[in-house]
Amino acid sequence: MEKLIITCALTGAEVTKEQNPAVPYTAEEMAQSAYEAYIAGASILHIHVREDDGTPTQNKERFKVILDAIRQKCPDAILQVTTGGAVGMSDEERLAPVKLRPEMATLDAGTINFGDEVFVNSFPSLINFAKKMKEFNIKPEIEVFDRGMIENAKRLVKMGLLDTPLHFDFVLGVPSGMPADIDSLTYMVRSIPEGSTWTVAGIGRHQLPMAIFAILLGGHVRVGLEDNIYYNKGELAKSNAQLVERVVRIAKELGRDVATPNEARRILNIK
Ligand code: KMH
Ligand code: ZN
Repeated sequence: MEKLIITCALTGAEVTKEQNPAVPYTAEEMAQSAYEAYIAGASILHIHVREDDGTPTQNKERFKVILDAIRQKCPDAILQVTTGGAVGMSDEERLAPVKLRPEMATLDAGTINFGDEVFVNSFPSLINFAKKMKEFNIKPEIEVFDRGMIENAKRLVKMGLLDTPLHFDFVLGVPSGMPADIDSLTYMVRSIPEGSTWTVAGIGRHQLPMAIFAILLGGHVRVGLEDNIYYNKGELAKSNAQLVERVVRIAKELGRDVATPNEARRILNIK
């Protein structure tokens, strides 16, 4: 099995300091949280940005400040910007950070109910997002919340807009999405094109069991406060690093070494 790539989703767009004071907002908090997660073993940092008051934003300048602050502390980490942003943002807004040419960006592969709202990703939008990532030479991580989204990714490959091998993130356990259970996970793994790589982000209490399944199945793992603010039932996570550290410990116990950022680049075919 390849070494394990751990992605840390530092802050997201939905969780707040009111829910968990460790959720980072400011550039300083983001850089510190990123650094701790990177030292703990995260090779990819999945980045949303907030204003200092916590408001999610896709503002390019704000992204630049935060990416620069993170790069200073984590010089070789793979920085993956979100193009999902927050529900309700326009495609143009969501695409703003790709102009900074990060190594990776997310490509959300379809529309889904998201809480009481709808996270809209029409097929024409996917074409637009994929074209932009190709133009800026960015490795997409295809965010898949439901099985049909894999078909969208395959269509984009046929259209020449996505290069293989693809890299998927199965986001399991979003209400209205694919549930976070072993049947769903193995079904998703069987459904992606041969040679693809994958990681899994279990939402909330599903984060840990999904991570363990992924370690055993040869996939990769995403943890972090964006997806889960708890360490255990009723016990808030102290930091992003605490969530990464637990995955590293379990991976070691299960005989899976953790990839460095350069090893992750090779595994993901990032040039
Ligand atoms: N905040 C969600 C609406 C991504 O980063 O690409 C979308 C999201 C996915 O978080
Ligand atoms: Zn995200």
